[in-house]
Amino acid sequence: MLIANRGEIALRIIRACRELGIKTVAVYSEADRYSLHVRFADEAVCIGPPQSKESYLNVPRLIAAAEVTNADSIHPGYGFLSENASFAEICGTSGLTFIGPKPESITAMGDKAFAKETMKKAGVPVIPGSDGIVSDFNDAKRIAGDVGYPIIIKATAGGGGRGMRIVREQSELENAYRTASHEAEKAFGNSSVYFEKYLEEPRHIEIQVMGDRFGNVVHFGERDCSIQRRHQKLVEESPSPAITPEMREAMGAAAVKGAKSVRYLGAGTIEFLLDKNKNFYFMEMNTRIQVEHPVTEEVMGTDLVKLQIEVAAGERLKKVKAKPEWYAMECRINAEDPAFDFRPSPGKIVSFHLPGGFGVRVDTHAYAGYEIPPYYDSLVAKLIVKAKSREEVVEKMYHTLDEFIIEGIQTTIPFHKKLMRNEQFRSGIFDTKFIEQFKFKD
Ligand code: MV4
Repeated sequence: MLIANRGEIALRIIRACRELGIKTVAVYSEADRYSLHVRFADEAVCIGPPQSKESYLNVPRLIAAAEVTNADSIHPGYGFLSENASFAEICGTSGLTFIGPKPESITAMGDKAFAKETMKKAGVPVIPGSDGIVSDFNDAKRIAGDVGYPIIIKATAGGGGRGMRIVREQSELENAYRTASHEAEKAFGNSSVYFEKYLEEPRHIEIQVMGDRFGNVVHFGERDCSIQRRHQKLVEESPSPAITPEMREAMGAAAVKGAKSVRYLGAGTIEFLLDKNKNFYFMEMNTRIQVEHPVTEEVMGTDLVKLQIEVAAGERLKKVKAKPEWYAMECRINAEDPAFDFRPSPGKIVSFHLPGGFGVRVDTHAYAGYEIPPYYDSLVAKLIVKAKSREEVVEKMYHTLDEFIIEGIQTTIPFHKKLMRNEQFRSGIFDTKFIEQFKFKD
């Protein structure tokens, strides 16, 4: 298997392959020569200069690397080409098994307005709004009036919070509509936008699903990802403190119904927003393994990366009882300085000491002497902790963060420590606005 990625996820995939008896090929840019994925893979191929466009996003070089090493399959990890339908298609036509969904599923879910329509038709509750894209300002006025202010304008080619605009009254609509379309055109080469009722202070809850080649889809419960800053997740946890077993069952069933309706293959995540009245609505589907997948692995006792490889190879899924027996939480340790607005802090890690003990897991590609390159995302490590209650998890996370020593660069560890001591966070009652108001600095 060729792993078309870098960092901790490349290592994570190598580990799954080793356990499955699959030989691995790492690819790396000139900036990643000393990265652990290069060291731990059976073979490694340099695919170009540091810039992602020239290396990890360079499709012809990746396919050539797969061909010269006789790879049978390609795992895209997350980010980079993981949700690129044309890459998945080219893998297929080059005789390589893409570890992920069919290219058509990636295309369908990549168009956010179309994805909503698809889910709505399958009977999944969606956020009230325009049915599909809003193609001119006359439609915009009528639809916004029907939906009722406040509304949110989203780019259909966007996702993950990019290119959104909140409109609180009609006088703001024209300007917001035109700016949003213009920004969408610039950012995604597609000016189409759609409207939704703007939900105040929602929680972000996502369901992990997996589909096989026989049309079976199972779910592994939820992750609560409400702790985000500028649409970057910082902490994820499961089970969500905001939902009951009955809600888990209802959200899981909706996610399975939606994924089944497109005969979804592989690992996927269905994102829901939960409003104040605890109604849940489909928002987007991510057609990849996600950064925060270990949270689900820990509470469910399932290796999701092995499973996604197995279903790609034609194995049949067994039934899953999504009854979490544990609490798990993940803190993303980034090379960023929380005291200076989370500005990037790349550079050489001088000392590196990992925490340990019962219920502690660290997914990282870093080590003492490793240099975090400035070209890619700033994730240094994922610290995942599990225990039998949320209170215990938060307490254990604090002490585990305290043991985690990274010197030479600034990291988000101090931020997480402060968060673990915050009363509102500890209560479990917070929403996606919480982090904006949470002050790291006194
Ligand atoms: C929303 C919303 C309220 N109402 N949609 C932000 C990320 C992107 N995936 C969608 N986002 C939102 N969509 C409606 N109709 C509020 C957000 C939102 C948000 C969502 C999840 C986690 C953090 C967030 C922070 C600000 C806004």
